[in-house]
Amino acid sequence: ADEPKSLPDYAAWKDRNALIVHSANTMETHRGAIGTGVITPSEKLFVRNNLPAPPASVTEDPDAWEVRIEGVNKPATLTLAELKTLRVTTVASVLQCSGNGRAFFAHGAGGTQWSVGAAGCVMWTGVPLKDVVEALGGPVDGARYITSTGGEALPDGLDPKTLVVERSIPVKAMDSALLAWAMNDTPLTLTHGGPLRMVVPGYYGVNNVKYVKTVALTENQTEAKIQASGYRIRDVGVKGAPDQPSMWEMNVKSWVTAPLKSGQSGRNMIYGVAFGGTVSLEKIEVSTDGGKSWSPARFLGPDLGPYAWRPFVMAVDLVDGEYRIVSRATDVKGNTQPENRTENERGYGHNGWSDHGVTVTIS
Ligand code: MSS
Repeated sequence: ADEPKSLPDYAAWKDRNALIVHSANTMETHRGAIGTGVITPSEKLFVRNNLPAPPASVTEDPDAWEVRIEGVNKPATLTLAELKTLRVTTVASVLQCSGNGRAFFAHGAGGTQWSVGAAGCVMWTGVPLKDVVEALGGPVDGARYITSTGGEALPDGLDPKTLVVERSIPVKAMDSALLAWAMNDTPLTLTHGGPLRMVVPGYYGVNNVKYVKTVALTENQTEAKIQASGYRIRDVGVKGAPDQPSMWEMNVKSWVTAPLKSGQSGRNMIYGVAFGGTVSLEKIEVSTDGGKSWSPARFLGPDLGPYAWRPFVMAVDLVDGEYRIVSRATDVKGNTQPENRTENERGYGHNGWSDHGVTVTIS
């Protein structure tokens, strides 16, 4: 077996025992470390970097960080200190990688083999993007996308478009997007995109551009590879292309977090987390017979809004035996998790309830 990997320097402050370290750029939360809280402690939150992070020095004087705003009537470069003079907002939202659940695909989807832990629910604090755009005279005519660029240094000699983390999202996301400088009430760490990050509640992780250095309202989507052909849903064996669905809004999803392997006969508490992506949940159900019969579970803790997840619990009496425990969430629009995954080349957007279950022995 491989030696257990240690945490990379830029994430050394993380709780090593809570994480599966896939690589220096990819760490996921153990299913058993997700817990029953509404907010994921920062030390346990997953990390995913497509490129090496910028040097730690960028977070030494966060207020000096500059972001260029384009595609507005009065384009400007603003410091984080200036952004802080505008309106402040806080939102709880699920941050989830597009490939969370990739490990369950059977065709060998390329990329990090995330199980359930490339997701967490955190509090973001910053300025609503809407307010920034309004302060700069509003969007230019014909703006259809919000295009954000990450602040990583790119190696010389390579076409920047093949590497840059630059993502476009529909302009309607302006209603909820924010430029965030704090996570879980602490200045945003380099690990999670400090000093400043584009946060798009309800959208997959990749759209939440870290160390954001430019935000532009654009007529078209960026031609950067990560947008044009990356993070696109297509059939197995098919190459990515701009006409395929982009990993934007998240779908309804849930999974069990305890018990994971064994339990004692008698009363058992089954825990998990569930979220609707861009809308609130209607209900969460749990099955202990692999989905043949379902019972309602109960949400735990406060409802922090449509973008947050809801921990849940179901109390059940179990006799000795083996149980396949699965959960199934339904959102307020009536979308219910499907039983099976939608096969796709890169293993994106898996919300099928069957694969996400656990097999538990009660004795
Ligand atoms: N940003 C930048 N700048 N860079 C990179 O790399 N990545 C992505 C996002 N953003 C990046 C960015 C991804 S892809 C994800 S998931 C996220 O981020 C994560 O986060 P954290 O904080 O956890 O690390 Mo998939 O869809």
